[in-house]
Amino acid sequence: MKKFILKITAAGAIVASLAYCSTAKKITTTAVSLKDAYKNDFLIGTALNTPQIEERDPKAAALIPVQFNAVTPENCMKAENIHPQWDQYTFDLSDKLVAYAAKHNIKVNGHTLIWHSQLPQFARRIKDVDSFKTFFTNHINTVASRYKGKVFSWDVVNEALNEDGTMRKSIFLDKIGDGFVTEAFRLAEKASPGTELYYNDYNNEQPKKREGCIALVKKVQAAGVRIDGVGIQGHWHLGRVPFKDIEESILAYHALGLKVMITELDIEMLPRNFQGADVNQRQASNPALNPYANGIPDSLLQQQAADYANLFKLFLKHKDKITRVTFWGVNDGQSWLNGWPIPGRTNYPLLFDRAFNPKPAYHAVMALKK
Ligand code: 9MR
Repeated sequence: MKKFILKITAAGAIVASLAYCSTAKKITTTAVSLKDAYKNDFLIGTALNTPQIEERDPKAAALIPVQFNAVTPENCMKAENIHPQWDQYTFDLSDKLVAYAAKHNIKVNGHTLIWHSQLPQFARRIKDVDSFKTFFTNHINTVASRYKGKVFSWDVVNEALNEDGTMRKSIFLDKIGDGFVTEAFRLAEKASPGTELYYNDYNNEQPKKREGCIALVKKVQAAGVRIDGVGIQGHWHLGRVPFKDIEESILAYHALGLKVMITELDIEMLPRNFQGADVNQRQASNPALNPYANGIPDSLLQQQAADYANLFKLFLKHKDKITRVTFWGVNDGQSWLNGWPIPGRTNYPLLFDRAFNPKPAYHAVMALKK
């Protein structure tokens, strides 16, 4: 008789043990993890928040280097944090992130140089076009050159498109015009040559937004400016993962000569009345919209496991085009989806539960590699 045991060791490794009861002999087989299971396919990443970067939570500190070989800072490299005043930069936390990643042999994806959201107040208040262009140039030069050779890649521009594929009416579009995307890539390349440069967005697997994204990339390429990849964020919903659109997008972006990444993956378990990840959209609080505050039925976790398994099957089918799959957070308790679009909810979007135990979705993703 044999029994299969899974446990997390102090080092954070999930150890599969085959205990042969008949012989009373316990054989510990392979120490398996996401990054090891997928090491010949693509990088497996996670977003890191401040306590995780500072290794303040022992369980997270043990688990992250075992499971992941890529990290994206969830917030610390965004302009409002790293560049709070015209002539002031706050590099402490981002420097720590880079040191943490180097220590554990983890690749860093810088996130993000140019984004309309989480901009510092002073930048929003700039009226004069030339001053705004100076802010734009200084920001990219200073931040990208500081991490030259230290980050593997940058999300150079984030979320520049509307759902219909047109350019979003942002302060960048307003002050610089739609050439701001090309200009951002040109400046990033100059400040940090050798770093991979990406465009990142949510819902850019949807046909209209995908067309806009393709047009944007072609414009950068036509200007002779380097762009290496497109990130599809991957904020999807239980039972509604758009597999066909995702596959068509992987093919379409690859056909442009680009690497494709899934950059902010989560599968949301709670209801809401719109799709996407526009942080300016909110929904009113209502107890009916927080149904699993005291626990979630196993049937839903099984359904989530099936969604994740089907996604990873698709990613494996296109592993020659996909270079990284990054989850937007380490465990369910740390996900942004507990606070958005409705504050104070209990969501379950990731592969590890609140106690860092692997969920059915983790096992389903790992089972594909057995
Ligand atoms: O996860 C991030 C959350 O902690 C921040 O409050 C939020 C603020 O804008 O940004 C979240 O991350 C976003 C990412 O940077 C870009 N794509 C959408 C993500 C979820 O909103």
